[in-house]
Amino acid sequence: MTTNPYEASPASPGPSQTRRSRLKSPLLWFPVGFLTAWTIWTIWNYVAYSPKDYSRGLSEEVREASEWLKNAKARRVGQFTIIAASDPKTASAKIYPTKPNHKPSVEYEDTDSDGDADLLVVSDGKRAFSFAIADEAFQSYSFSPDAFSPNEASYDDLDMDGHFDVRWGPGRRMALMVDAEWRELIPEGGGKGYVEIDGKRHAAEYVNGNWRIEPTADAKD
Ligand SMILES: [Ca+2]
Ligand SMILES: [Ca+2]
Repeated sequence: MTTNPYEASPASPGPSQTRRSRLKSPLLWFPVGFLTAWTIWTIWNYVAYSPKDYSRGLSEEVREASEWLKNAKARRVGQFTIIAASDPKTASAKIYPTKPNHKPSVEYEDTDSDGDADLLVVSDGKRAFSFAIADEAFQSYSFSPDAFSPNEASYDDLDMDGHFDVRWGPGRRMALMVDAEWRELIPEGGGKGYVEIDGKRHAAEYVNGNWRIEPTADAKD
């Protein structure tokens, strides 16, 4: 019979063996935890950053005009959200503050998917400025006081001189600015029509991106 109380039993682990078994748990759980976190992060990234339809909730008219929004990718960069076309050939993108107000937004539209933006739209959700881009320059712009109202008029400055030249609406009507007044344009097709000034018809023709009005008799003299 053993009388030494400090003699270890052959079946019981020594102090170093117990320490090793205690260390095994954290060493095992660390890679398991890391792999789990990595898997969750990868799945979350895949779901969050894969192309989605970001045109939901918009009017049918806007959805048709922004086809690329139906399959686009979103990224959050600082305080802004950027939505870009998933097709790398299409240079369409939309940028807006993430919180608390999503307006104003800036949108680039590459309508023909050639890699160059054709339209720049700045909107606060009601009012909108649309700039037409060609040859790497702004060619004209349009202002809509209520872009989402079908009966609201919009105004075009076709020569970028700071003065509106054409009014679209209300409804299907169209007017040209002549002698500092809006004159309704009566269309005759083929980029031609006429306006009435003091009861007389003046031919109007769309030439080189703007409307040209036949001068009045007084102006001819
Ligand atoms: Ca383009
Ligand atoms: Ca003008």
